[in-house]
Amino acid sequence: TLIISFCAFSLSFQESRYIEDSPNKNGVISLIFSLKEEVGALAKVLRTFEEKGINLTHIESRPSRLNKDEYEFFINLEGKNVPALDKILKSLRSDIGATVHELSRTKKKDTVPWFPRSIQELDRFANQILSYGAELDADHPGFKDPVYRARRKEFADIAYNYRHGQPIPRITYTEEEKKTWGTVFRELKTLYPTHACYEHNHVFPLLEEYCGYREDNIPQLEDVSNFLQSCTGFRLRPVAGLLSSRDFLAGLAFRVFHSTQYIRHASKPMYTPEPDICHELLGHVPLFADPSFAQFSQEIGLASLGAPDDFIEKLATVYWFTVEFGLCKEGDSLKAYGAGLLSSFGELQYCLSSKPEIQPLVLEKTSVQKYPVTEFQPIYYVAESFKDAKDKLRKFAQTIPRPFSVRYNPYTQRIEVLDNA
Ligand code: HBI
Ligand code: NLE
Ligand code: FE
Repeated sequence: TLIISFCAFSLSFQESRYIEDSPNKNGVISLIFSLKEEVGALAKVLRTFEEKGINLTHIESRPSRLNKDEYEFFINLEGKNVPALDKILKSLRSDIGATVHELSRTKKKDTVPWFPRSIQELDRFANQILSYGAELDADHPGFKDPVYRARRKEFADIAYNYRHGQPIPRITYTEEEKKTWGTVFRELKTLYPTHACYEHNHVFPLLEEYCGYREDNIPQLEDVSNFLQSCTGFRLRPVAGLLSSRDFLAGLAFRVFHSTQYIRHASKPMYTPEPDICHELLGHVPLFADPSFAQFSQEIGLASLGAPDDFIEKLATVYWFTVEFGLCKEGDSLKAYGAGLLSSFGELQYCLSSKPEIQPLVLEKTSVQKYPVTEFQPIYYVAESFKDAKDKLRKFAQTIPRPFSVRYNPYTQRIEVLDNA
């Protein structure tokens, strides 16, 4: 055990993010074993592998530092027949007296990143956030505001401790917070009739009627989540900070949207680069109540499950130029459906002005477009319709190298993996 104890921690950490080997899949398995130095000792071991039909792909040796009369061998082998391997390891230990350490069963060529299979497993993301809500950068408007920072920590703690199935804790927002919300709400409401897409304008009055959307009230995530569930099955769960793209997108596969609960700093109500409750409630929520948009969003999520890193980045970019900053056609005019636009008084006006560049949504192009995250977008992509965007996404998803396909079973709230092999 000593030999590998220094790396066991990092290996087990990484491995927990990968799907376990199944006996019939090809994989690479690494072992270290040590043998007493004597004639034929190694040959005996190798014969055992040969007898069980296991192919070794790499072997190295070195004298043991622990035992002067032992040699250590590092081998890689093809993990096609894992049950046989387990028998071999047992026999090496008991019959030959070798000390065997299994280093890893991580597959090199076709490893599949771990992804949640059931909605409860989204709880695992809670402690995988990239930054905790209270850690603000020096250029954040709330950086020098200790009251704001303490408040952000309260929200982060709520989300950190949240588990699937619990009601989302209700918040008593302060007068200052309500004032910020009121400013954002009032100003945006004047733009929505002319700037927001049909679906947003259709749902907004329902949110006013059923969820407490008012200038003088910040709606509660729990109420909004229940409303969304009754429309499209989408639900909210509080999140303590930014998630990785992989984790964030995986939530969408279950129709779960990770939502912040804190509000932007009072000094800059018209634009913030961070998501906040204004952004989630005014930008995202109305669209998640639309069946066609909900399906489009879920399909981004499904496409992301187990996808390689470079595809995750592309899907995150598609998400950015659709769900966050998308424009759509409505007759002869353009409207905003992206949440980052619908929650920013400044950018909502700007995006439909003649200043930015406008391009049709073509995923091969859109998915590799570079973009700034802390200022207005220089380029927007226009969708014909949510259905069209979804069809394009399906096509795009087929180019993702994945040895299986997935579908969501809404009855069990589990992902079903269909093996293509
Ligand atoms: N995490 N909490 C949170 N909220 C987001 O909106 C978010 C995220 N992580 C990544 C992300 N958005 C996007 O930039 C895409 O990468 C999916
Ligand atoms: N810029 C948006 C706003 O001010 O509401 C938030 C964007 C979050 C991605
Ligand atoms: Fe967002």
